[in-house]
Amino acid sequence: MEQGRYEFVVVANRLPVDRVSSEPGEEAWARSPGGLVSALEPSVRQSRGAWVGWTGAPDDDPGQFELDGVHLRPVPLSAEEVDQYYEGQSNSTIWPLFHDAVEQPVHRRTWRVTYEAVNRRFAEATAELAAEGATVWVHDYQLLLVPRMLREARPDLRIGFFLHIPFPPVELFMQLPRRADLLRGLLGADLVGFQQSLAADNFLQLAARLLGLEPEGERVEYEGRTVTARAFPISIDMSEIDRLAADPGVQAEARRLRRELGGDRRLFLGVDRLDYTKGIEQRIEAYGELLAAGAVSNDEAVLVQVATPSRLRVAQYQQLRERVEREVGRINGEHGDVGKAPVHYLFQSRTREELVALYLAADVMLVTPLRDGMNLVAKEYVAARRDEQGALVLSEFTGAAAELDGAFVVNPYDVDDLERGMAAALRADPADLAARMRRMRSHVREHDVDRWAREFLDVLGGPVSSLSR
Ligand code: ADQ
Repeated sequence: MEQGRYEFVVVANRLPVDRVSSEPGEEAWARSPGGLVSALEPSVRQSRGAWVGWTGAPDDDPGQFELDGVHLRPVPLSAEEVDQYYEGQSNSTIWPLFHDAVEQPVHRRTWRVTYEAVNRRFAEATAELAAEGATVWVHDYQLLLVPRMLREARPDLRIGFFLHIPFPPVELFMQLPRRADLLRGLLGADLVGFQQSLAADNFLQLAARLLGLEPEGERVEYEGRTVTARAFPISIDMSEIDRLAADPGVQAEARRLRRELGGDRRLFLGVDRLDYTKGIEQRIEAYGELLAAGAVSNDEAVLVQVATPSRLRVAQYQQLRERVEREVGRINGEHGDVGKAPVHYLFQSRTREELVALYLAADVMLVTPLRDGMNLVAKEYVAARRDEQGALVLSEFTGAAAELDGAFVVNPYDVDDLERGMAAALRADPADLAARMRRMRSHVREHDVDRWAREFLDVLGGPVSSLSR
């Protein structure tokens, strides 16, 4: 096969860019916001690298282009492929199953077949771009088959894979039709990275159980090669959030928000994609119970829940939206007053500035997923609190809980425990809160997203690991 010229290739479902012009015939792109992009871009640019991914629009094929020194290679998907590969197999089968099956995974043969075909398209595009001996870094659950496909086409490459979501226990993984294909897909990589060591352990146990392999520590021999499985907890760009939190405009916005919500009312905040893994329903229900029991009053506190619209074409997400809206309506009806709602629900995406203003305004940040690979909102909240105030209520089933030891840790399935954690955070002594926040801030400062990317690439080896960053 003819080889390309890129020493470092990132492969992810989405390209790191968004279209900014809709003029017919005119293509204009801007870099997408977000930590992953800013973490990987310096390495990609310095190494004359490339990024392979989908533009996010069906039937869209703009062809390859360069932006800010990065070569971008769009992988086109038809509307039917978006239905079957993305909304189907990725988001209705693998996503729920890998999150403890908190919603019932749906299994369809056509989705699986399309998933494989699309993974092959990603692998082929990558194989064409990568230089001899290049480093390739594949991301996430949409592309589980790519490492093996790529290795078959290009045995010369160093292949890394990072899973952003949890990796399930063996018993759950075993439910997947053609489960061994997915496992072999991942074993095509030299290094498989996870958010938590628990996930790496699940993966190695699965390799033993399903393929009879014999893991030793974090390594396992497979087809004459060594595959390493290890935790690399992802993080955020602390300096970006810290800078926004220091911005006088953002601080003024935080003060305005507090005023508008009612002077001295204490503010509980949730910020999530509207996803059933995030525990939004359970959290709102717990707040309603605190109000009903008189443990918190509507004069004293208010809950703001910002939920980004997400995967709206998937039925389970539409149903979740309806349930959340009904519950918010019920609580506001029962406990509200004219001009004073207990719950403000915003089904909207917000800019980074607006999010940081909300973080600064919030007395208690609620991050209570039923299961979450990491959860960056928890780390963003900590990064924003340069004033060392505010409390974090954090689900024990997030990757973040393994790192942020100053949080009020709760079991989101246990509504009593949720209520206890929320009330404890609200009533905590300010000196205790400051000590907790200092500990968490120093952890996030030391472990930011740059360090995450550097550590992964160092362990993976190959040409990019030696780049000075
Ligand atoms: P997500 O499930 O998307 O990510 P998360 O880690 O919380 O979850 O990241 C969400 C990002 O979206 C954050 O940066 C947050 O600021 C932003 N966001 C959320 N709500 C928003 C809103 N209303 N408006 C604007 N921005 C909003 C997956 C995994 C996680 C893992 C990440 C990274 O599910 O477990 O932490 O990848 O690996």
